[in-house]
This record gives sequence, structure tokens and C-alpha cells, in this order.
Amino acid sequence: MARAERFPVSQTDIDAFWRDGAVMIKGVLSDAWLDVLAQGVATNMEQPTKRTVDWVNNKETGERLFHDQLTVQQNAHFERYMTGSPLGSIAAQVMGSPTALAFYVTTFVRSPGTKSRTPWHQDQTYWCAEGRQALSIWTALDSVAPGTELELVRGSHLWERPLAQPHFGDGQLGGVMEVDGVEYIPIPDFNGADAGKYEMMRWPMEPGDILIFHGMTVHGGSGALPEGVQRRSISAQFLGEDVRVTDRPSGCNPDWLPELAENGIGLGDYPACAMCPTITSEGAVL
Ligand SMILES: O=C(O)CCC(=O)C(=O)O
Repeated sequence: MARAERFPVSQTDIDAFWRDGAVMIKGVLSDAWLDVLAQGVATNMEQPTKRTVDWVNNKETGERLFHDQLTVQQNAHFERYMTGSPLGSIAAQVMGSPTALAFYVTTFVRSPGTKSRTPWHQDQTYWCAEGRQALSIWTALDSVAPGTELELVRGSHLWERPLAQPHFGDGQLGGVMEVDGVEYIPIPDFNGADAGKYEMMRWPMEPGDILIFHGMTVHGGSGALPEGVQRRSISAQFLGEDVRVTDRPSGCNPDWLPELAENGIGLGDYPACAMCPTITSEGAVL
């Protein structure tokens, strides 16, 4: 049986995740895993998928923000990362699920000096997966200096209503989508008038550190970079055993429903299939 590396997560970190909606753990990924990730990002940029978008591509300033979303099978380096690194076992331990499904991988590559921040959002309001055992593990191949961190709103994974959804389209980043039939919380002015009302979590990070956040944790703000500094960040999405496939009133992003259907998975199903390999909390790959 194939095995993933196992990394024991402390109960303190698990408690912080469920209390705050996010936790950062230092020094999880070895240099060898960082090499695998770097190759994954380079290959992804050479061979983007049909889902790739440039959120920003300004020919005058040279500012580019490349984005893609890939199933585990779409990039051999990411497949190794998702099924061989300690992430799967970490995700299962943190979620409190016997197993974690490696759902998909997201890349964000900001060219040096890019100023475009990620809009405030909750990932899971876009996902075709509902359930409480759902998280992302974010990491960066470049140092994350103070002032450029990904920011997360403490406790927002427990909010009773979802946050309004910004656009994440080709050349269209931010604003608010018009969606009928959902009672959204309007997006607060987190960096301005509403700053004092919310407690932010942010961590400077070095390559090898990981940031784990719940699928419903509000986050954004990252990536206004100083001149000459690039940012390659990779977000790994994992699901636990309480998750079921769903559709969304806003439409799903990424919309994996067609790929899941090809794997025999429909609405209401638990999405364990070849597209979403399973890793146990002990690191066995099923
Ligand atoms: O790296 C970023 O700027 C955005 C990360 C993000 O939004 C995510 O991983 O869901």
C-alpha cells in the first residue's frame, strides 16, 4: 500500500483550528517537498488547465496574477504532493476525520511587485462540497514578509450566514456577485471603516510553513508585494467524511460536478473516487 508521510498535529493546533478557523504550523514541508511544489507550479504555468485565469495581466506595468485550479491527476508533481507529503494525514487529523480526500489544488502566482490583493471571501461557498470537515492548506514557495500575509478573520468559520461572494473571473477580481435566494452578509470594509470590528489573524511565513484554514473562514488581503518580490502560493483542498457533493445558487467555482459525474459521483454523494484520492490520518493512501 502506498504511504504518505505522517506529521503528528498537536491537540493545541487542532483546538486552535476549530476555535479560530485557522492555524499556522512551522517547518512542515522539507526542501524535497518544496522542490516538488516548485516543479508543479512551473509545469502548471507551462501547461495551464482549461480553468486557468489571469486575474490580473497588465501589459503596461508587467503585473500578472496567474491562477489555476487542478484535480490531483492533472499535474504529476501536485499528485505526489497531495498523496505523498504530510498534508493528507495532517488534514485528516485536524478535521477529526478518519480519512481526508485530496479534493484539488489551487495555484496563485504573482509576478514581482504585484499589488493586487485577494478579495475577502470564503472558499467553501463556491465549492461543490458541503460539510464541516473541509479545509485548505496554504503554503508559499517565497518568504511571506510582514505586511504581505494572507489575512483571516478569527471565528468567521462559525458565522451563521455566508459572506457575499466576490467575482473570481478572467480579468475580473472583486466586486460582488448577484445571487438570488441567499441571505448574505455584505462584505465589510475590513481594511477601512470596519477594521476595529474584526480580529485578524496573519502570520509571516517561510517556505516549509503551512497555514491551515477552514473552508468557511473569511480570508483575503494577501499579496500587495514590494518591488522585486514574487509570490508563488499553493493551496491544497481536503475534505473529510462528513462532506457531500452539492450545487450552489451562485454556481460552483471550480465546478467539478462534470468531472465528479465522470467518476460516478453525483449530488448528495460522498466524493471518494479516483479524482479525490483518500489518505488516512495514519498516512495510508487508499
Ligand atoms: O494566495 C492568495 O493570495 C489567496 C489564497 C486563497 O484565497 C486561498 O487559498 O483560498
